[in-house]
Amino acid sequence: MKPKFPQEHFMRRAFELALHGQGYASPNPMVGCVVVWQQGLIIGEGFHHRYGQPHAEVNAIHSVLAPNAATEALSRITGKSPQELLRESTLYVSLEPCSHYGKQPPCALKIIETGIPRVVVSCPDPNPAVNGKGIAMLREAGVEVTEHFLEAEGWEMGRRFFTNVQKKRPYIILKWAQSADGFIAAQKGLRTQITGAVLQALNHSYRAQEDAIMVGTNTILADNPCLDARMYHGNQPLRISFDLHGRLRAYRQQLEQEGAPNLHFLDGSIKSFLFVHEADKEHYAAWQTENLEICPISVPGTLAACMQELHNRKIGSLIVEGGTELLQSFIREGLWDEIRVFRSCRNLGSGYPAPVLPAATRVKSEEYSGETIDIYRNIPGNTGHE
Ligand code: AOF
Ligand code: ZN
Repeated sequence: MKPKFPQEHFMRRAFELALHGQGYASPNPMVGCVVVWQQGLIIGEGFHHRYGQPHAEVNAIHSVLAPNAATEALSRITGKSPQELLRESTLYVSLEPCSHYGKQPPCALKIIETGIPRVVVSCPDPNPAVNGKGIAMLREAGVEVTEHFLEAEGWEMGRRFFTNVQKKRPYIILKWAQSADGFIAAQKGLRTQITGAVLQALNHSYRAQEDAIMVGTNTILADNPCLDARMYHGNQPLRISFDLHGRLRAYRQQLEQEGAPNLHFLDGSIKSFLFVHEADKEHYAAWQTENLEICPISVPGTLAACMQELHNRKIGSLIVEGGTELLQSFIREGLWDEIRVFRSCRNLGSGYPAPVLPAATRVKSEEYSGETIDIYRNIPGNTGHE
């Protein structure tokens, strides 16, 4: 009996492949693609590896055409060349194939030239350069297209990119760790380890998934954090902070006078980005190095202006790790897409309070060695917790 098409597991495989581009594809979307021959044999797979490099569809098609044992065996059995196999295949892709010449040529054209007769797409591409034109191009050439297949899952997977295009700002994740009785630190300005090593390693894996990591001035002064992903492999995000009132400047001077080592954030070991007050920018002229960029902003305190600046610089996602004041400012301005609260089972008894969770939907709760990570989403229309 002929199997039912399209089949969900092929698209789910495309989503799985797409995730291999996490941390590298941005500001482009993560995209995955599989080529399925006739009744349901995967003969090609691909994903978008890195910004500027070939797209998922092209990689999937090339994986069929490049010499490989699987296609060679199928060619021998069927007596068909890889090109002929492609002309009897369905291509599953997590995002609408592009129709424009960007850093890469249009994928829709490649599909048409290859002679693939059927395409199954999860999400439309909201990029104004594409936005339905890829699907129209395919249909005009006689390709049978199924759209919106597992679209909710596709949107979830591509949520960073969709947020960038639709909201013209990075995808914003707020993260903090709090004690069972709701404190973020034993007292303001005191570095306090709230959760254990397992969640710390997990946090480093979270960092590696995003383009940038941000903390406020207070956190730099109190914790002197490295803001790296040393307990995990993968992408090292850009570090971002603020010095809108010259406090880092004063502290750095003091450290220099004492002959003490510089703050990690300013040590030039990792690419970092510091927002300073426009009026003060000359004071930072000597700070600028290959790895430390000083960005003057004319409207101090306005996070929206900072987000605009980061969007202009193609920062697709941002994880904000504290402290409470900065996190609360993001919450107050409605500038967040996801909140991850790391909850310890220990009480601190007293201390500096964690941010107040806004109206949000809890989408996931994971437990690790007695500690919990709750993940919330900013889903419009929600008014209460969970
Ligand atoms: C696809 N497949 O794998 C990706 C797509 O500058 P370019 O040529 O790399 O184009 C980037 C745009 O192409 C990006 O903004 C998004 O609209 C689309 N990404 N499209 O067909 C892919 N990564
Ligand atoms: Zn493309």
